[in-house]
Amino acid sequence: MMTMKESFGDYSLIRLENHKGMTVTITDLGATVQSIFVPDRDGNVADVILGYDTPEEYLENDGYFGACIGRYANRIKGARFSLNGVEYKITANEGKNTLHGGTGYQVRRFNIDSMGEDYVLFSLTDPDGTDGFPAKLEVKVKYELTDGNELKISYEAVSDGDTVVNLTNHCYFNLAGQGNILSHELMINADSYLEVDSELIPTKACFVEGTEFDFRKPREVEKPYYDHCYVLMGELCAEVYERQSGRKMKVITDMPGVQFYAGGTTSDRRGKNGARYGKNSALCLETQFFPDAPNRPDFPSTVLKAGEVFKSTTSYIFSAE
Ligand code: FUC
Repeated sequence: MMTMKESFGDYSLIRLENHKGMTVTITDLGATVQSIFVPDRDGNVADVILGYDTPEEYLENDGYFGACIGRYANRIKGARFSLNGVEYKITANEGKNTLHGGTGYQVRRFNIDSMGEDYVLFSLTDPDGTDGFPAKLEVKVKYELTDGNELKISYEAVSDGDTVVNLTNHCYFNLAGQGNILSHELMINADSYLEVDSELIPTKACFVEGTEFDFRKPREVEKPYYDHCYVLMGELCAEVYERQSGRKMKVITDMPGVQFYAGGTTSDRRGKNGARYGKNSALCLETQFFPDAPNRPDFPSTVLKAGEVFKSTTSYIFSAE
């Protein structure tokens, strides 16, 4: 195992390498995963996530490629919520609603707290009132790479007052390393998903049975427009398989939901090494609490009380067969 720190323009890039041919790079800009190199069934290594070669491109482009998303991943309806009888107005950045925290963590410089031979630990102080959210939040995000080809992301957060928290990672995966993901095979361990309105705000939970949302058995993604939160049935979240390369990815989490986004709104752009990205170039499996939970007493609570420690872990485990 080896960890190295390099420069990335005005930022840093941390390189984690294991003994199994896997390399992951992460920048302190947004605690963003910048690349994940994984061997295929013949040992050929390819980068399986979208991203950019410079911090400027991360700052100029939309899409949250690889970033740590906070303070609240996904949407909050009407850019408002009430907590302890007080109404908080937060930054609206998708029409009238808030997406991924408003201004968000993806543009913030994280502190590199420590590095070990198989991990890097970042921290961020999110001041009281940022994007309108109450209380100061201290966030820690740890990225660990094992010899089991597992990228483990651990979150910890503590606040000095009651607030809401929903943290995730926004990697865009393409296990072929190129082309589109519509023929990737996907399994999502969920027998229900959250139906949404025209602004992608959840309305109600619906069974996947007999619908195009049923991914309980592995099958090709096929349709370009998935952008829905699934209600997970256990720690196994999802599995993705790409036939040509034989690459596989398993997602494990302790979160109650996962946003499956098929990348249907990714606009054409230039990415790493001159690559061209566009619609459905990659898919996201963003483990999280449910969208708009601060306004939905029927959803698992995202409230973090003053002084309590929020902890959560998600693993992306790679293999080839
Ligand atoms: C996902 C989606 C959104 C958005 C964003 C870039 O989280 O839910 O629709 O396009 O990614």
